[in-house]
Amino acid sequence: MVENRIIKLINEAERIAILPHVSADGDALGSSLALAIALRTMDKVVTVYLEEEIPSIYSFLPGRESAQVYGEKPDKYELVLALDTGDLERLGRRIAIFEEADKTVNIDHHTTNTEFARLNLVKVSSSAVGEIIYQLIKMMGIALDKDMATCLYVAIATDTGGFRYSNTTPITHQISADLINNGVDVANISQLVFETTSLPKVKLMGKAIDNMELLENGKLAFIYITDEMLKSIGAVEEDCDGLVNIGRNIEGVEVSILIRQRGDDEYKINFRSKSYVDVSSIANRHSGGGHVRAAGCTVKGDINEIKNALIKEIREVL
Ligand SMILES: [Mn+2]
Repeated sequence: MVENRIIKLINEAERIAILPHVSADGDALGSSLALAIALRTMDKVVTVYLEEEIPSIYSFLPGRESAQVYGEKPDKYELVLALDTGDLERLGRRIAIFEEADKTVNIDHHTTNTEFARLNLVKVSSSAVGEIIYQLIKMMGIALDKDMATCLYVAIATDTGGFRYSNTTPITHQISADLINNGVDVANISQLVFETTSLPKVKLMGKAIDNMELLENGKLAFIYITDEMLKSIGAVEEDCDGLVNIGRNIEGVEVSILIRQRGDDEYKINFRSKSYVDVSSIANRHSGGGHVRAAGCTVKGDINEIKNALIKEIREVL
């Protein structure tokens, strides 16, 4: 079992680096911090390297003292674990840490995972990497504490959209029940993660709704966000998170696409589908990836050409 081989590498290593994907979300951060807390109980020297600062919505997460934004390349690590990362590009600048390490591990649940490490634990049936880390912690015989449980709960709750998405399974709920048994304050976390919105984000939602386009008989929604819009209302990058769901939530919409302009000719594209379109395969065609109902990619070029290409690809599967 690959789990046993990963645990053996962990047992043998003294210094360990953990790398969540760029623009780390609740699962990437929660899984990484939970694993860091767990490994610290084994007296390991652990650092979680991030591409950017922790988004303010996740600033309450325990274990963040183990995390730092990547700056100067650190000394070589014996063991590096990439979490929630579908391919090497999603490590951003931190690929330098990964490539230099003696031993590399990839723990993920994306259908488009490229199995880029020496050991790959990719479980696409897991709703979140948080589930996989929970199972590893149990296998290692580490006692869960409230801090680990809180991080893992945030990982699972966010990747399942609050236990609403199709990736939610009986195991998801069994694990979550155990996490709650270990002290997770469900109401408090739900408040912090799902029911707190900054004022600039609310204003950005208004802009997103204003310029949303519905195409293909109302089955396809497009939302555009530009640098200019963010600036005009004092919003920041993390305020774009989840905006794509506004389109998907509209009755009759199957696919929602958020196009986020960055600089002159670069666009970050988020895809969501409601019930039958596999958006990971569409993102994959544009060198991105993700899950069947949630995926993304970054493209360069002329926005109208990009948009027309996407409309054509999606029309075929609607
Ligand atoms: Mn995930």
